[in-house]
Amino acid sequence: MTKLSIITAPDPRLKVVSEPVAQVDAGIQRLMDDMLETMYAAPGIGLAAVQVGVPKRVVIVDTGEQGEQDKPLFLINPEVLFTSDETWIDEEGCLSLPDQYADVRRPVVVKLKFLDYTGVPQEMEARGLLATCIQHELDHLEGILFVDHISMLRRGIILKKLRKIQRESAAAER
Ligand code: GNR
Ligand code: NI
Repeated sequence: MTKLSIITAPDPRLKVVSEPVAQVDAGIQRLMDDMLETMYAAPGIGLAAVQVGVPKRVVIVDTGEQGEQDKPLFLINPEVLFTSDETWIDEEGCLSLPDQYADVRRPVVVKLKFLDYTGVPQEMEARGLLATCIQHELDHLEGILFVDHISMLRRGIILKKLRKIQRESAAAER
């Protein structure tokens, strides 16, 4: 497996709408393996392919506790079947918005269908942190970041900080 580099905002590649996967083949499985290594190394609890520069509808999630056995979920071409009216607020972070956090309100339950690692259709229901994480990843497939769900003021503050970090690291590379 290969660790991939994660694109950080602001970057136009994060705003692209990802394309459906036509066939779950060895190339897609290799991508998912590499994404898994990248996510665990970060560490993070979810990752969308677009974050590593591949605009395909591929998501991995593992909200298990650290130290627990790895239980990754592979979601290919995920589609939402149901979201609850009941919502909850959780603090979100994103590997593409390093060290930035904000409260985001989302449905507490989500049902979805998807293709699994072997290309077999599956359905699942998630709630709580898993549901939050899945919805955060599905947003990535539409080019949406968690900061798009918060006030313009808070979003502006976070993006300004990230632009400053990008300027400083570009200067350090020179
Ligand atoms: O690692 C991550 N943590 C997280 C915490 C709360 C809600 C969503 C997430 S997903 C994030 C990894 C990431 O950026 N996935 O796209
Ligand atoms: Ni993210």
